Amino acid sequence: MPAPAANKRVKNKRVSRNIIIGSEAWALPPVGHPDRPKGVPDDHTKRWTVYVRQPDGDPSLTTWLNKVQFKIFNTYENPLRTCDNPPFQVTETGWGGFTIDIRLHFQPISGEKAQYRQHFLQLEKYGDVTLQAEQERTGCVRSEFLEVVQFNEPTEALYEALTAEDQWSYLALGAKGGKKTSSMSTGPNGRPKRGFPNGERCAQLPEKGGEDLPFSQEHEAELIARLRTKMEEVDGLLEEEAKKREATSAKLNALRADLGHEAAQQAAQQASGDRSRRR
Ligand code: SLL
Repeated sequence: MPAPAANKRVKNKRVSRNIIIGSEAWALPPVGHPDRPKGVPDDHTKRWTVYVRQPDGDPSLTTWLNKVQFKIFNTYENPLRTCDNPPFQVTETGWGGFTIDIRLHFQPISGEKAQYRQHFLQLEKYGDVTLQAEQERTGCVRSEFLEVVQFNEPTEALYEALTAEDQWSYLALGAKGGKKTSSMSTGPNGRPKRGFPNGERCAQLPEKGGEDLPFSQEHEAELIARLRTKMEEVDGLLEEEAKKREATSAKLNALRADLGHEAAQQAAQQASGDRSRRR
């Protein structure tokens, strides 16, 4: 099979990816405070970070995203900041918000031109009472937007990458050092097991879990078995209750019948008394 090409397009296919573009801002300790970082201009009141990242659990964005440039306010030193690798983010200090131009550069295999996005660096509290209270409590003002990047008729090479199973491998990596943990369930190709045994591509859960893989087909099967047992228990209890109800209603019917009998006798006696008085 020939290698997937970076110049041939896959017809009638469109693949979308979500990204989060956002910023976080924190208050700096005031001038003279021992915790205030050194070298920060006196008029700076906030520390902030602007970032581009994938939503938690989404396929890795480096599959298609090569680098990100952030064009910050032009009074900053070197205002065009380039991130060649994740995390795609810039941290600075300042006093005011402004609009940041963001350039998304795609992987060369995509054959796509860079795309532009904008993000307003929100430093001050905003939103409804609840949100502002949360911002007050945490000391952090976060402003995030979900953006969609669409690859219409992607190149063969990009399509291959965007449908490959290793886009999720990062989820199984240790939080620090990026080393694979021994608990990770890997297939013969060294990749985490995903998808059906026939190798069909999908977002299926891995077969076995581990420390870093809390959700797996094995875990799912266990949960289902536990739910079944509980459902059987509930069925048993329901049956018991139904039997009790049957017994109670039988008793009730017997009592009613007795009462009916007595009432009929009383009525008969009364009627015969009436008749005798009439005579
Ligand atoms: C505007 N909102 O768009 C204003 C400008 C600039 C904020 C805000 C410090 C920069 C530096 C800073 O926070 N500037 O130290 O270079 O016109």
